[in-house]
Amino acid sequence: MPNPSLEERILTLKKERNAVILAHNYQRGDVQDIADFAGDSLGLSRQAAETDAEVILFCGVHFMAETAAIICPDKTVLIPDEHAGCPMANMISARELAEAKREHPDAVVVCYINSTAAIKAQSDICCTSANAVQVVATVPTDREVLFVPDQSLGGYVANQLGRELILWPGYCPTHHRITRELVLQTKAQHPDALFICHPECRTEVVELADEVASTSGMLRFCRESSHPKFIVGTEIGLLHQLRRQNPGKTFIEATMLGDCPNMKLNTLEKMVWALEDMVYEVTVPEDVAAAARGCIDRMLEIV
Ligand code: CIZ
Ligand code: SF4
Repeated sequence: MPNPSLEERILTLKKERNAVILAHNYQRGDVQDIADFAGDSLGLSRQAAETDAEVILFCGVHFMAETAAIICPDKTVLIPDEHAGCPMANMISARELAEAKREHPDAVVVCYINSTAAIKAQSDICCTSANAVQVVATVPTDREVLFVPDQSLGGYVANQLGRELILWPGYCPTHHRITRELVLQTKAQHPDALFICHPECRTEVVELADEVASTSGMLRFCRESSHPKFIVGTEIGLLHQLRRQNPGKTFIEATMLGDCPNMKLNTLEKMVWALEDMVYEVTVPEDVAAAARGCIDRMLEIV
């Protein structure tokens, strides 16, 4: 008998462990294909809460697995590669946020979901790229807003609402490699394509876009649009889902530099090892999880 393929081993182990496999839209294509669900970080955590699986194998980066652990405290959350972190989430520490809060004692702290559990625990309300504008709009206009950690998403929200926000100077290195110059070059090569991009992109890139949206928003936009061709300004893993969902349409990377090395650390081999050895478990201390859950719940009450 031939040796079982990696995919077959993952499916067998998944049953043995009573596990559900979640893959973020930025994962490698083969990882997305074997997952039970592919999606954005919040959508995936909500899926996780609804299944009766005991184990969640979260193929994404560390803050996403933490969010799943916060939302699903009774389940064991594993990440295939323990080094799959998000550099943007690590651009603010709990100590730095505490200092910023002392400087702006009346500010409402809004944290992007791309943040550690410790940051969520110290924030008033969470948001995702899909609902950031809606969440900030609920803060009374006479209150200051401290938006952490993504200055690009925060700047986009400020522009949409015509409102000044205090922006923490964090950013996504992957989205910032998608420069205006590279987008203009790709647009010149494909003048018939629409340009869609993520609000983690630089402001001067967002200005060029026909549509600015989260990964779930981009997937919806391209499904519903009758346009046949799109230039995509986000992490290039999303093109796998876009192509899978829209076989008749053409998707072009704004630049191949939009490749997040952290997201790509998770592989089929590491998924096998994770389920075999039950590693790497992601846990959040209960007091931090309780405070972070409050921050996430306040968002869920709005959207
Ligand atoms: O929330 C997510 O999953 C991220 C990081 C991006 C997006 O737009 O879905
Ligand atoms: Fe973090 Fe950017 Fe990678 Fe997402 S794409 S995990 S925000 S570095």
